[in-house]
Amino acid sequence: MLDIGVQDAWTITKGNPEMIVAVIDTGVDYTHEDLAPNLWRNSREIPNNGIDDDNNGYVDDVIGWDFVSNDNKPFDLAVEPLQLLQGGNPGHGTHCAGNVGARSDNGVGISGVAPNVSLMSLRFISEKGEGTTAEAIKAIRYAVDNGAKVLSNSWGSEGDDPAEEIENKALKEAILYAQEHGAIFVAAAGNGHNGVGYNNDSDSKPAFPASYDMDNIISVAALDNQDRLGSFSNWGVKTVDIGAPGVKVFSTTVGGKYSDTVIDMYGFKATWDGTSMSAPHVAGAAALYWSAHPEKTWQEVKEAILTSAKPIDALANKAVSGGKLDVKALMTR
Ligand SMILES: [Ca+2]
Ligand SMILES: [Ca+2]
Ligand SMILES: [Ca+2]
Repeated sequence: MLDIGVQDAWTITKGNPEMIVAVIDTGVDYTHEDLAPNLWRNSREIPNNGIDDDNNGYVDDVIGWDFVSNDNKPFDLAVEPLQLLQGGNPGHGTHCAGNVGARSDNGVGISGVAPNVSLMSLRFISEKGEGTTAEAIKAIRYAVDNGAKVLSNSWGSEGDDPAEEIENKALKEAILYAQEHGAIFVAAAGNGHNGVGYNNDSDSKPAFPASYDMDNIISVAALDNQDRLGSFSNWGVKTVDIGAPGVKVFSTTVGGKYSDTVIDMYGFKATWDGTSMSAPHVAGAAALYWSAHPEKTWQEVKEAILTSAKPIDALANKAVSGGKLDVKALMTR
């Protein structure tokens, strides 16, 4: 956080609660002490009356929606450690949400990049790590229709599934829908294979949705604290836009915990690695900048993020900006 200049940026703003960031993922532990104060509240919806008061198609959706269970509780389901061995990413959305906008100055835990913005929890990935393109599309459209300006997407697949031609087209249309409504779609660049990242520019190995060519996408690679590209991180001078912290990242975890207070299956304190961790830092930065400049368009916000990036050797000819997120420099734009 210090390395990307957030403390200097906060002298300008810590974000505006009217700026909504949708975390489209496994849900969020919305009872977490460091996240609950920053949850988006749907002020047009009366809770628990069984009526869709705001007529948006979702009954009693007061903090977001769960597209897996199709209910109004987008909670990030905790699972037993044994289940971790079977795969999946329990706690993934909670970890991402914390890096976007965990509360600061509350005496507990961590702080996100934009600690005063609002977090919308949209769950489309189950506790087993499974989510469908159709549900992702619903989540994207919900985010846009309910006022989110930044969509944080730490998910994807290598290539389009040829069996899902209609869904793939609909996913692109949903991202364009976000663009038409002035929203930015931040996407994890992807984690390659077996711990080794690859060049997303290759036609044979794109990572979707990060590599789609819609201009409102910002694709994010993962860096460590020495400005090195994470060994697992995808890159691409045409398809990946910028780098951000994504190696040994601390954040909020399910059960009101933090990633330095839980033990992973190997017995280590569980910091997290991934482009999943880097994308929320950029989403938070976009929300912070937009809070200070609400009149700016998505194009201007994206351009400010990319042109203020700090050039680093690891991303020379490997990302559009050639650099890493610099929130301090961004806030002077
Ligand atoms: Ca509703
Ligand atoms: Ca209601
Ligand atoms: Ca905090």
